[in-house]
Amino acid sequence: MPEATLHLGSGKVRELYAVDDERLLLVASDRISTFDVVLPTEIPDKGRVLTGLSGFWFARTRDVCANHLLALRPDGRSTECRRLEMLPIECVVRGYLAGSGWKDYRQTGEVCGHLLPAGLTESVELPGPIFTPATKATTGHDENIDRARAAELVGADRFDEVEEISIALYRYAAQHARERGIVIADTKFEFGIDEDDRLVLADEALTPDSSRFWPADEYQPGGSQPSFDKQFVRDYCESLGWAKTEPGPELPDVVVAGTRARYIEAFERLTDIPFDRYLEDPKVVLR
Ligand code: PZK
Repeated sequence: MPEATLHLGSGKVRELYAVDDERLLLVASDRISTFDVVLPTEIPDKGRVLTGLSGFWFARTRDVCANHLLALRPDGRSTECRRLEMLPIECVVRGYLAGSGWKDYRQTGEVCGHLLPAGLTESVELPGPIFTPATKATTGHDENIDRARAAELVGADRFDEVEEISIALYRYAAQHARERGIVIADTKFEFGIDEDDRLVLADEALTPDSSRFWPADEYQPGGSQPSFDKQFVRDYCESLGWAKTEPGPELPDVVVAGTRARYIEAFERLTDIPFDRYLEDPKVVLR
């Protein structure tokens, strides 16, 4: 991390540094969380997989929306990016009914004000992707909000723009992933505004940490789906009867190795690039 200095903040599994007035460094660690708890055991190269995948999607979607990426550092886990004024909403797109979307639908028949057909089952594919914004919680969980509340927070015109762009980004990625055996059930985008008042895609995008990735060959609506990346970790944690409160359990080597292999499999399926080539030169994902 040569010239970057000021530590601006920590996410559960990432760190943010200031490079200068215009640039930030986003560093993805190998930490993993499950059931909202960061585990004491790391998954080697997980941060590189997520950084490489984000870079891949940024390069592939630059015609849909400008993004904050300036450079991938040679370590493969650090993204140099433009410093933006971030929008105060999480831009979630759902193509399938899972997580809080399923929970809200079961209770009200709606998700973020989208009235959905009656009789839908858990994990079913929606008639079309829906934009389901949420507020950014500093502690605890993000809260789903309707379009009126989101428009109050970002402005009506900006709301229309992020909705359209978010859905276009999701459609592109979901189709690309589905052709490679991965269902992207939903995903969360973060956007910022640049000095020319233009919308810019920021943060990490379309990774297994910011999305639900499901193995397409096991997809069976009507219940919860296995996670493409974290299922070994979840199954192991369930087998312990752990209360899902801090501290999390250490993971055995076999769970670490299996989970690392799944992250690398997702990277290679989605990018068509051997992960070893990424390690040699992270810029391969940007071509
Ligand atoms: C920004 N975060 C979230 C990520 C953390 C926190 N391009 C940008 N410009 C200005 N701010 C941000 C970004 C981006 N991306 C992102 N918070 C601010 C975050 C990682 C670690 F502690």
